[in-house]
Amino acid sequence: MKKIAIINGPNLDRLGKREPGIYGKESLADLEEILRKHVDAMEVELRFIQSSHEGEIVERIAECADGGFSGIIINAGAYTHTSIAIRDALAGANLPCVEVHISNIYAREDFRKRSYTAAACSGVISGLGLHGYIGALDYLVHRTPGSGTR
Ligand code: CA2
Repeated sequence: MKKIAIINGPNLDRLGKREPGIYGKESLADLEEILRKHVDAMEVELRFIQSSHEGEIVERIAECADGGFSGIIINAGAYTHTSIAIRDALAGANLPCVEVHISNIYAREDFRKRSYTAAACSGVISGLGLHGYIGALDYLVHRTPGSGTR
């Protein structure tokens, strides 16, 4: 049984409530339902984590590292653009990790174009809405360890 954590950062608990033009109409609960249905027939356990606190996200990443997880999907929200602590936690976890952004961070304000956390991840999906999480999940479930990607 593969265990995969989906970590969402600050304000993502507000998904579906405001700014639907940027982040869509679906809520975080909808995302959870979509991903749980997606892995329904697979030997995969999902753990959903949302926190608006940088230190808590750092601690949860460390728990995933020590807890036998196979991978992490992270949307660190605005911490993407500021947090060396989350980047260090991801690098220290030594787990395959995919960074997801619902919006296309490269088509928005300049400050969103820099990600501190991406370098500690296997790859980044940005701008595909909630589809990005499904793509990230498929990668972590089906990746071949040792094939060149982390
Ligand atoms: O596009 C993404 O997924 C982001 O990670 C979302 C973050 C933003 O700071 C990043 O630059 C890109 C912000 C999430 C805020 O989400 C809200 C959703 C609904 C209402 C208010 C905020």
